[in-house]
Amino acid sequence: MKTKNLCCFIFIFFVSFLSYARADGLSKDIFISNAWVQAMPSSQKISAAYMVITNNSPKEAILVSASSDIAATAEIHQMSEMNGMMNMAMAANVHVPAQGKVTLQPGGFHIMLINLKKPLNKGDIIPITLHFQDGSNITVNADVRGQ
Ligand SMILES: [Cu+2]
Repeated sequence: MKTKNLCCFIFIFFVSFLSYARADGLSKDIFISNAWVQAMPSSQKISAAYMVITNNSPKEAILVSASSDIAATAEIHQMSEMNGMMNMAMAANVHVPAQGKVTLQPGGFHIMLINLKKPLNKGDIIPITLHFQDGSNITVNADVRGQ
């Protein structure tokens, strides 16, 4: 009887540990650096956020969406050159390779902040939350730069 209880206890402990590990997911192995947002006057209702996403885990990390308190909507976009013209399109996700990194930068991937709730002044700090496919969420403080 005693052994059975102990087994139960170990089992419950193990299950809680697993669910904890799942909730925590990749977030402890993902580092965001150089996060910044383009400054915008109040007349402009959109801006873009850029950053470097480093994945130190042995598994690929997939960024599926983003959100921010300062914008009604945040979308993952990708700029690319098509017939000599820059073209911007929504991207379903951003794959960050295992032990690798992806740079979101002008001319490439970015997070489009749409319907800004306030002007973005140089020096402001903007929280942006990144949502990954495994359920991990990472909030980063981005600096407003430029203009
Ligand atoms: Cu865009």
